[in-house]
Amino acid sequence: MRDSADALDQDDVVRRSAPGSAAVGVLAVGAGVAVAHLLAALTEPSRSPLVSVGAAFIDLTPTWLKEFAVERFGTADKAVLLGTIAALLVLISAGVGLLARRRRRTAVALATVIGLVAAVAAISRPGASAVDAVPAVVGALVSGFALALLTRPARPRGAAMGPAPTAAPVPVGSADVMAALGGTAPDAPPPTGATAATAATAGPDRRSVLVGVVGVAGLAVVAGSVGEVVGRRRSDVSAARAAIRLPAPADPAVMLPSTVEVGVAGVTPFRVPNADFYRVDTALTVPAVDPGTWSLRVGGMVDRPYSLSYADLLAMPLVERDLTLTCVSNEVGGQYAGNARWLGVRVKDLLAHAGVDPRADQLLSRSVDGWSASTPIAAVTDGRDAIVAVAMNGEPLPAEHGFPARMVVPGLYGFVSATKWLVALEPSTYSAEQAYWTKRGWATDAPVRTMARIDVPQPLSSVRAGRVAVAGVCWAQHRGIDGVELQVDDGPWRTAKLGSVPSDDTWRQWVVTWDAAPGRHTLRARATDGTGRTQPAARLTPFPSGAQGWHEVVVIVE
Ligand SMILES: Nc1nc2c(c(=O)[nH]1)N[C@H]1C(S)=C(S)[C@@H](COP(=O)(O)O)O[C@H]1N2
Ligand SMILES: [Mo]
Repeated sequence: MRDSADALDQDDVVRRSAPGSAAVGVLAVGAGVAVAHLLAALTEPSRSPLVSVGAAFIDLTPTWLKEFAVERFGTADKAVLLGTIAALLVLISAGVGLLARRRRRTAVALATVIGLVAAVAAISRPGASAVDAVPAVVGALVSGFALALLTRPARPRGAAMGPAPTAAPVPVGSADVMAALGGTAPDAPPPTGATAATAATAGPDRRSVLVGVVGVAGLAVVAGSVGEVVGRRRSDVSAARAAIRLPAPADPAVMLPSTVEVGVAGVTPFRVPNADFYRVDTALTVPAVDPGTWSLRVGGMVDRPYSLSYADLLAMPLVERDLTLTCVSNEVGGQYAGNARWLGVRVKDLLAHAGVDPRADQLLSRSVDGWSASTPIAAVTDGRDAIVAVAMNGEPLPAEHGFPARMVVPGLYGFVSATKWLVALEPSTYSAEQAYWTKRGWATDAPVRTMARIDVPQPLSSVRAGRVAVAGVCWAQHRGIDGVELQVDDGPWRTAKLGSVPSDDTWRQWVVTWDAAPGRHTLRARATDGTGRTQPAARLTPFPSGAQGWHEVVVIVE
């Protein structure tokens, strides 16, 4: 009697080995994620569950962790984040699969709740509406349903005739399931007198469980890969970029003399090709913005708010300038700086059309993905070349660099000036609203700090004794560079030869010829900006207003 009661309890679930159960959990949740991914791809790719959870995570991450991630993983930080979320999801869903052996209903509910977390993340994204939660909600239901299906009670045909034949727990279909999942042998109970009857009745269930596993796995693979293909296609702006005819600038950049290059191999080129240009942003997937439907709204504290289309923007007088962009997260000697030739419309012209309220002290600029920057109004109206750029180095902006339009303001770090995938310009006040990074403790006003970087020789490299070119780039955008000096060990500071520049708004190459004697030497560089101020030796971390200190490189002379 007791045996038979136990058997009925156990009969509530399909019995599997632990790895098999864990795999079933992963499969069920995976199917839900795949379906949600497909639905997102068909509607709005950025609402895919992993992406929206990742994006919500990025926005909630404390600044120190974000700094650590950027430092540690560089531009791979996004792949690392998505990988970590996927790995956590696998662990959690494996746990849910294991739980299903004992508490099937709870496990099914949990599988559904996992999907609902993604739905909440999707709906909490800036500018999101209830519709954005639909893919994740459907995915959640699929996960729950798939787990229920894959763990549904075994019902041998004989069961209806009476309890006797099912007195022992029946490992229905587990061998097939394990085979289908590539798992280990099932923990089948020892055969009892009922073996013959079980064998006779297990057939159909065994098959149906197998069909369930294969069906769910197939659904996951098909939905996931179709979603991936469709999503990629929909977020591909290359056709739109290729169709654009850039007008000639009304105010072209000056011809660059060949002397912008000091002619030393290994120095960062004066103009960095788009493919090599550093990329820093919070966007987990690159926003795909259609220039055909894009518009820029000029609103906030203005007399006459208006919107303009991409064609309207291109029809305005365009200025072309060489401008250097720098990230506040750049460490001393770091690579988060780049110089390019930009083509765009002056921010001042765009604001003039709207009439700015004189009480506005900041210009909020907003990205399609909800990111924002606040730039001192003075910095975009004082006559400097602050532009809404549409092109970078002669081609429409690359998707990663803000296609179809972004801001570039000489002299300020990117987080307070360089909004990519720009959709709105709003004069406002610092007391009324704060931008993305300012809310997170970074500086309100962040002019670029003067910096000299040594590009060659590289740290800890070996060089031949004799004449060695020590060279690099330096910057102090909008103040300009007056000089660079190099010190070897504790020797005198020697003045570098500077490359020429088209304006004070770009970085500048520098070179010193050093007569290197054998041994281990420390090279140290410092720049002096156009106001006569030499960059201080005292180190400051990037947080909250940019790194400071002299770049040092140790080399071995042989
Ligand atoms: N939409 C959006 N724009 C953004 C950012 C961002 O996270 N989102 N990051 C800013 C920062 S911190 C920098 S340094 C520059 C980098 O521009 P780049 O990636 O084209 O080099 O973009 C700025 N514009
Ligand atoms: Mo930045």
